[in-house]
Amino acid sequence: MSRQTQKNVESKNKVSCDLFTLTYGSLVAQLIKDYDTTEDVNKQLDRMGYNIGLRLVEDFLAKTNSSRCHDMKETADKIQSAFKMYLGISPSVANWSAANDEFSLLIDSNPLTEYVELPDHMSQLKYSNILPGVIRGALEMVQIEVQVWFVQDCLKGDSTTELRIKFIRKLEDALPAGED
Ligand code: MYR
Repeated sequence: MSRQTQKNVESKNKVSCDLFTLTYGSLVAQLIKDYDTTEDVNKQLDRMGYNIGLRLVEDFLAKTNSSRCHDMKETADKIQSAFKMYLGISPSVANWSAANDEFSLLIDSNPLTEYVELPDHMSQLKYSNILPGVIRGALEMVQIEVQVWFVQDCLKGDSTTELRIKFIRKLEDALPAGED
């Protein structure tokens, strides 16, 4: 690829990243207008993410030809690849629990929060709460129930953004109606 073509591609990627960031910002701003409490906005973002995750996993599995995960280490690797594929970032996987059932994703540069500053009265807002929802929804579709929450957030002045993911249980495959 020539240097000029390379430059054009990079500049187009930058434009789509910016557009994505700004669109997400408008979504959050609209929810803040529509809901009375910050807690409701947080819940709504999580719910939207969950619904996206339910659908996104199908696309991920089709594009990566993934096999079933046998443990949370494999699941963590797949989540990491999904972040690269859909958000263009590679969070690090860290802070495993002794039982290997809980880990953190450390996100150094969160594309959702570029250009964002939270005003003081919005300190309870979980601005990127769509992400825990996406992970929960996606994993539920492959019969893995998890809890996902923010431990740290750069937007709140922390040095990194840390998402914690805890395995809860394997879900039973749903049986077709009338069978048990
Ligand atoms: C399996 O065990 O059947 C495969 C597991 C695949 C897990 C895929 C997880 C995708 C998580 C999506 C996060 C996207 C965030 C932008």
